[in-house]
Amino acid sequence: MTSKKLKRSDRLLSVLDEYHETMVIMHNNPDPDAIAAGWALFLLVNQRLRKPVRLVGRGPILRAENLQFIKLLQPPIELVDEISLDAHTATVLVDCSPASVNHLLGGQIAPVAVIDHHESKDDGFRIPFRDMRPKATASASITAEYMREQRLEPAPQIATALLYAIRTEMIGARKALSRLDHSALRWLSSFAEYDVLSEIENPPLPRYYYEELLLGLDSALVYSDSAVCFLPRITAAEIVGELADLLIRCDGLQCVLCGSRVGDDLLLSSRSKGDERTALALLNQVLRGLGHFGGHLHRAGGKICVPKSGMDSDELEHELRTRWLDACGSSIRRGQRLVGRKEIARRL
Ligand SMILES: [Mn+2]
Repeated sequence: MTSKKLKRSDRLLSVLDEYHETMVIMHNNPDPDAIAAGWALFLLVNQRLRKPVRLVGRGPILRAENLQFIKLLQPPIELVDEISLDAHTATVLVDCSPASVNHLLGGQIAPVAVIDHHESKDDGFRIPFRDMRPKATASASITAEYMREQRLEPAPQIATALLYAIRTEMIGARKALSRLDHSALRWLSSFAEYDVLSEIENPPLPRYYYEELLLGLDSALVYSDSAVCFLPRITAAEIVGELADLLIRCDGLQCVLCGSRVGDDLLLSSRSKGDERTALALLNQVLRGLGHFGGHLHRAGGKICVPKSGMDSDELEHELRTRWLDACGSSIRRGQRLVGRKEIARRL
């Protein structure tokens, strides 16, 4: 007799069916991938198990595209500061890893299930269901596959959400799509609404966005093939990552570090091109003993609690810049402005 391999989604559902309800937990400041992937899991539990389910994460959500995404698609998310758990509730982590601290379980409590595509270290937890695939471009590709396996035909909203999630993750990934991603994109494309997709991709932008973009371009310093950009102050944390995405596209740059202080935290984003020095490895060296980080090979993020570092913002920036240039193997210590003020003035 041939043993037919149980589908991953069947295994997940049978694990969750042992509980009265399910709580799907997204990472803090959930992005479209966390929201769309979590929404698909929400629908699976709701429609296949017919049991109560919640989709929760810690806010806020500020990026213009992401606000537009929520406004137009209305995912069933709840933004909360904390959760209370009992033995009857199954926790499912989506788009983040059990050992990382950027979610409501805080890296201390093991979830019942985890579905993720980030690079992660060994967490030592005993977790009944794990589906962690760093080769997948998006968590949304994994959960789209679950919907398909369970023959859940996606409504236009969830199909559009999953498709948008994969597209946004694709842009930053700088790696080839996996077979899983291709087949998810093909499947979703017949259900998604492309006019809504283009409204999400071109949202109205607040005036401060342009101020901070200008500030960011003005603060960017180039050291041969790497760049560092510390923004003095920002309104929305998202600009740090957006600026890193913009800078890494610059000809001749191989690795980029952006940072800014938001409240007590110094937020960092790193990006890389090529195989030699990856954003993840560089950020690991930069943050050793100072803070937490995570992400993908070519697109990573980190956080330092400034008061706990024992340094003020300026000292910390100096330290991080030095560590970054060391990690990049750069002998140049004097940066050149990406955009020269003199060159600009000459044209005015
Ligand atoms: Mn993701």
